[in-house]
Amino acid sequence: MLRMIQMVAGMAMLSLAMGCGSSSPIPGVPLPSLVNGSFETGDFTGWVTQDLTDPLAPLAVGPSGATDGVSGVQTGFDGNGGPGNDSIFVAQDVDLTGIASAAVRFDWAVPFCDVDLAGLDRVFSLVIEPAGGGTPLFSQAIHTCPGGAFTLGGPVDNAVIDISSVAGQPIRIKFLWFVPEDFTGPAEAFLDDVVLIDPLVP
Ligand SMILES: [Ca+2]
Ligand SMILES: [Ca+2]
Repeated sequence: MLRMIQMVAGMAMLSLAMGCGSSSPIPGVPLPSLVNGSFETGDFTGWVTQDLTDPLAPLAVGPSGATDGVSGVQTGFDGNGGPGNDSIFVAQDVDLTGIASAAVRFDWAVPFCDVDLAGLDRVFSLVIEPAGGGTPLFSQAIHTCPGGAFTLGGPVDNAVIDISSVAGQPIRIKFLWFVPEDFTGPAEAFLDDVVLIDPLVP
């Protein structure tokens, strides 16, 4: 008899829990804040970076191109690119475990890209990798400088890229400037005000 009561009580609690789940919002896990997302420390604190071994202008934090506060990322987006040495990046690991929807919001510019000598495209992308780095889980080109052309890009304030498809796990958010060739024309690029947001919240 006691066992029967326990079973009935258990089923009632189960149905109550299921009812709650379908009619009430599930408590959300707050989005993590990026460390130093606006680079206002004046350096790359909180970020992992890589530059070409011989960049046109070194990857740095400085006032040029800053859109939030007084500091942002600047790179020549050119140099001795080639196989094995073609990536300039700024990346940070965040844990999105338990989070179903997330987007990266940021400001960027490629004021000019004079790749008239290039045969290959130079590309600025947002790439999502597993935390610690690895094979990309997601990649979206933000601006392409077609080889053989002069292009202008941005400035864009508050670009938003939805990364919900790769949420729910620890990830690496990487801004990648891909330079596949060796000094094929000058360029410059800027990044600032990187924030993680919930794309479902207006
Ligand atoms: Ca800033
Ligand atoms: Ca902004």
